[in-house]
Amino acid sequence: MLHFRARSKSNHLVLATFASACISLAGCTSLPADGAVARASDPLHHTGSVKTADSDSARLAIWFAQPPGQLFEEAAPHDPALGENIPSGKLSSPNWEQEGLPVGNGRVGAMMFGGVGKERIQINEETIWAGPDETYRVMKPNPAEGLKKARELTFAGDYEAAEEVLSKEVLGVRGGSRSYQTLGDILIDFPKLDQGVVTSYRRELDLENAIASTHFDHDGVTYRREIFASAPDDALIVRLDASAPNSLDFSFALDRRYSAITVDGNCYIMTGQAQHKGDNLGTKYRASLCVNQNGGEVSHADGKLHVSAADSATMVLAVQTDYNRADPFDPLDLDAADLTGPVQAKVASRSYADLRARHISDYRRYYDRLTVDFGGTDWSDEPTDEMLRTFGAGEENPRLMEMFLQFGRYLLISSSRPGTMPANLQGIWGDAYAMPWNGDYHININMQMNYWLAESANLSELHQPYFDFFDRLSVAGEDTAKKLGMNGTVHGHASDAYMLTTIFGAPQWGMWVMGGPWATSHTWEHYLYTGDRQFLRDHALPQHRRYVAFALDWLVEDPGTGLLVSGPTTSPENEFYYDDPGTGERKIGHVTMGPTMDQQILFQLFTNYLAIVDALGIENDPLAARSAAALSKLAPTQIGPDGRIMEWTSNFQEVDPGHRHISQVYGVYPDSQFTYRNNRDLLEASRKTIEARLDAGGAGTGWSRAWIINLFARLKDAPAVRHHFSELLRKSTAKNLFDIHPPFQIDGNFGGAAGLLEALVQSHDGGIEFLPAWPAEWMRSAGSISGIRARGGFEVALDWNDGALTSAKLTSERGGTASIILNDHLPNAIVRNATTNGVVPADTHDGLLTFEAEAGATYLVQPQSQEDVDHAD
Ligand code: FUC
Repeated sequence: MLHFRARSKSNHLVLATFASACISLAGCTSLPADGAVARASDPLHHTGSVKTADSDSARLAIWFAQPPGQLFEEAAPHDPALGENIPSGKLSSPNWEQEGLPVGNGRVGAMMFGGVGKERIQINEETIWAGPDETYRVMKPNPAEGLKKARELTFAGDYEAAEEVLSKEVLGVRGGSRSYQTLGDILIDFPKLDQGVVTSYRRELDLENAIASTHFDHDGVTYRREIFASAPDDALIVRLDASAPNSLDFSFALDRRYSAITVDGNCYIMTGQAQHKGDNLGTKYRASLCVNQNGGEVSHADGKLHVSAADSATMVLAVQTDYNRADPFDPLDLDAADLTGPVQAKVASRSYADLRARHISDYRRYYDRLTVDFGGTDWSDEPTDEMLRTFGAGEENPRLMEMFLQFGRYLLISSSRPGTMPANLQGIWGDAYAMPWNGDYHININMQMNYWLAESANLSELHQPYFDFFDRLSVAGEDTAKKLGMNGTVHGHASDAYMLTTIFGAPQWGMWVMGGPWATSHTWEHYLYTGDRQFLRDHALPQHRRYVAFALDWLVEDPGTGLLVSGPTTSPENEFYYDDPGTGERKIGHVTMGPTMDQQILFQLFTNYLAIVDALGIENDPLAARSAAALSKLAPTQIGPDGRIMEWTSNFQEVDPGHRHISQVYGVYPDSQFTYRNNRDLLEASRKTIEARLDAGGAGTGWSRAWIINLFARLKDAPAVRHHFSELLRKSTAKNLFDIHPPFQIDGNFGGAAGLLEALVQSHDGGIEFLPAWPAEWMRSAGSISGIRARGGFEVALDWNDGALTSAKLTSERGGTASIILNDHLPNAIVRNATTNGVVPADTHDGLLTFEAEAGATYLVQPQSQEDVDHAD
């Protein structure tokens, strides 16, 4: 039986939430009896009282029953550290990542906050980056020589001296601070709404239609705002309306540092160039923000546009930049043509209903491919922050799990569309001029994790920006490989919109070159899911060739063992204790020869390359022959005396045994070198490794916890999946469900959602397995999921009830052999064609059930009944 907390449809709990929420509003020390929240310095707050809306639908939506807290801090208007031209004097507040509701069309994004008397819509465009300076891509004069020296020192165990050489002679500088940046804010003032009583308040992000909205009643009028980023119309659309005619009065402004902002008719035109405190000149942009109203009028006074006595109004933001994907160092000519004008004209020619419908149908092309019902009570009357709170206190909440899973898919659909940049550390969202880690492309887990769910969550085309990025980066890195005296391509652990390939930084995190080989493994995975041979030939093959050519030159023979090892490199970004070979003194080191993760990544690189060459029928490929030879000499993963996987070639003690990177179990997930069917010893040692990390306080960041969920899914440890998913929501998830590193980092959203799918269906171990790690507690009431994709070109739909799998459906996209791994949920099975209901001949051996599938056909894989067994006899 289920033990979900009974909920009434009334809103008493919600009101209680609102009252207590005042505590969290900085400066709100007392709540007047009528619930009025007064805080004059808070620009978003309304100074009257606010009551929540009744639940209005069962749509999957992240929603809140109260307006947001403070969203700006006031900066000194002439703070020289912030640059010369600071129109607003506003700084971001920590509430941005908790309260904002993100929308995006892959390129243009926004965060809506849902203020009453004042609204802030913070905006982004994915190519707004401060630019490189003259130190960009500058490496040391002779890094190849430095590398040789460092290798010798590392082999000799003098890690300190090796790191000194690496810092002085190999590692470059990053090239100044160049960050992905905000495009600014749309600031709206509603003078009439700033006071009085507000009831039926609700702000939400509708995950099913990709629309953020706020609505409330004020003085007998219902006000509604909707915002979405339309891909088909290439614009951000903000709709404002009121239930009574001529009730809409507001003024609005567009705001960004370093910009020229003018008014032209009913539009703001903003032009400028991204930069860092006057230096690092980067992307130039042009944005127009136009308003079209029904009823009333638009006027221009005091430098601002005002809409008065309107029935409704639609604001449209169109953005153009000079970023040149083909060569970011050769920007486009922004003055050649104003592309925002035609976008505005096209949008203005359509009705709002039409724009909205076009957006929804575009979005749902992706979203509707995977549907989920984790069962349980209808929780739709509970705001998301309250759900998180009760979940954190130990209650199951299937609705919240559905939301987290679909929010992960939502974020990918909104930040990564064919032809756009890939999702960065924050997707496309961010309100700063210098983001955490520059909001860049970190390639030592974060960027890869951003795409862990792309294939299984049935969003395969959205993987494309990632592949395009590595097509470009792997070409740019050829020059860096040459500087090291090697063939192929290489780049450091982080890159950016300018295709940074320098190996830079401190040895602990900077001396690591396996990001590319890891990244390119996604191309092979994409092929396994899609069977797209053209993609394999045009993208996977050339990318692999570049990284393989480098790896073959990079690997060296360990004089002690004769085996091939990578290095000197770090095991991201961990440290170890060692005894100085000269003095015997205990020291801390970072780089070694042959750290386990490098060896596993290279094993995967060569193995996949051979598989690609084989799949494409390429004969006598010289790189393939060399890859096969290298594979046979590659130093293997070792198990230490304590039964754990050794993180380094020597059995060093970690400085931080609870480190967030769990690099040495790469072979369990994301790769599948150690599985139940092919290497149980290393799988078992991996479990011990993970548990030791956790015992020492591991999984401290959102992404680390998300990785743990995927690892336990591969270990088929359902209770651990359940525990760590709940920890992810409890410790590393913001009110708006953003993953928190801290601060906000989107990888944990994608990785966490991928982990749920990995617990539901796996296909990495020679067959498809249903519910391999799905906790019993999550199966007590009737639930289902459909549209999960599996390797081999299959789509899976599952139903369960009362702890048991009740139905499994497999649709084959391209025909061929289907293999099902039998497990406790499906110890034996009978296969029927879903259309004809005819039994399909199937073979069972070695725990696998196999049958021949026809392209386009759906099969029911059902637990065998006694009748089936008797009949078979
Ligand atoms: C890696 C991680 C950090 C952070 C950064 C963006 O270097 O070790 O935790 O996520 O990327």
